[in-house]
Amino acid sequence: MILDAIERASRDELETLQRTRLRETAARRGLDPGAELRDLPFTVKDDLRAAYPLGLITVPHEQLVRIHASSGTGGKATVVGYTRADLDVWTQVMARALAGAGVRAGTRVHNAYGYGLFTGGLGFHQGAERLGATVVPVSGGLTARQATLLRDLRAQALCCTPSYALHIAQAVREAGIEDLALEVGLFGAEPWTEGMRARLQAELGLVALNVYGLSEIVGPGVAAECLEGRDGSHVQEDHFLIEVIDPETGGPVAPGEPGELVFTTLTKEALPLIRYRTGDIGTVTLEPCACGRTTARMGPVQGRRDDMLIVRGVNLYPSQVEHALLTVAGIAPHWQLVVERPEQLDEVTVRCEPAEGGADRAALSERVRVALRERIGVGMAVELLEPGGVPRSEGKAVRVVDRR
Ligand code: DLL
Repeated sequence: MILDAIERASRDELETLQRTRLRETAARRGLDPGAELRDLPFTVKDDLRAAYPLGLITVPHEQLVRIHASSGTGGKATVVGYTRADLDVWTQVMARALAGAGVRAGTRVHNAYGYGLFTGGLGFHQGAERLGATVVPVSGGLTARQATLLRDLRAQALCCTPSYALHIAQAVREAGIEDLALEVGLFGAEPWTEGMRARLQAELGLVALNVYGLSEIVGPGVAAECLEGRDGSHVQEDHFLIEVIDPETGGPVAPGEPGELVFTTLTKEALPLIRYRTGDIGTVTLEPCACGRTTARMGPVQGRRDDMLIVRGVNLYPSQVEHALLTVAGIAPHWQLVVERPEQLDEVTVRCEPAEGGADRAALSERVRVALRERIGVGMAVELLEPGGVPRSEGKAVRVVDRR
């Protein structure tokens, strides 16, 4: 695997480059180019919403060659724009992410991320094309057809959300297909756990890798796992500067401790963002990686700050439920939480389903209840649905049904 020089640069070299680029970004935003990072103001999603649709774009609008948007829950869409140079950077970081997963010229890439305003489809498409891979631009949906295309076109790489990959795996099973050519999956756009990685690897016969990103910063490709390490996603630090902060105080957390991920773009022209608070909770390490990259690595995103529930005084991220559920033999990896507030306190019901019909349902529910209590430390009601009962997603899974 050939790395770009900057991916294996010394920390000194990298940080010097970051300082130069930070000055340029601050100037583009009309801020003091001489300011230290910690003295620059944060940017939040509401700043983008308040400037809807294109108020934060810093170039004449005729220089935009692409617009994307993310729907966001409830509020207005967040609209983002790219210049030609921005698309080029995005393509480069996605090409690196795919190359790090072993994709090369001629690799057949089945891209089931949604094409359109969502950055997933086109982001993976551009990166794969740049590597000279053969892209199959399937987009999401028509899941039975995804299975036959995987069989007939012999794709080696699968790109989609982890929840949709499971749905595809089920369609593959139902069609009686046994001989897929898949080697690697590039999964992201939603939180997923090690338990989910194990299930995906077993069901699809591939190595499952994480890709992280968000539209505001560029789209997918902000950080990605490598085939050699498979232990945290390499942040593309020549283009994005990462900080981890205490969400309450805004100050830095101790190295390795969880906190809110904050990114500053270093090369974006159309939508440079300074200290953008993602709301995502995660960790960062500078420990060396088996692949030789020297860039910082992000641990898995545990959840979003706004997704945290407080159930009888215990803080709970939905992904902790996945973690606990997938330790229970006989449980399918599909799940959803229903949150209600009958009086003052939140109550959570975990909806899940058996891996197969004919299971001893009472015993299985009991095992789920015990696993949740032991691993999370709080009692939750369990609703065991029939196989196929939990709604399937074609993109990001809806994990929480909020009835409050
Ligand atoms: O989800 C970009 C993307 C597409 C990333 C395809 C990876 C693959 P948005 O729609 O703007 O962009 O949503 C961004 O999704 O702030 C996280 O909360 C979540 N997210 C994205 N990737 C991961 C991941 C795309 N690997 C929001 N693990 C982010 C956990 C993720 N959460």
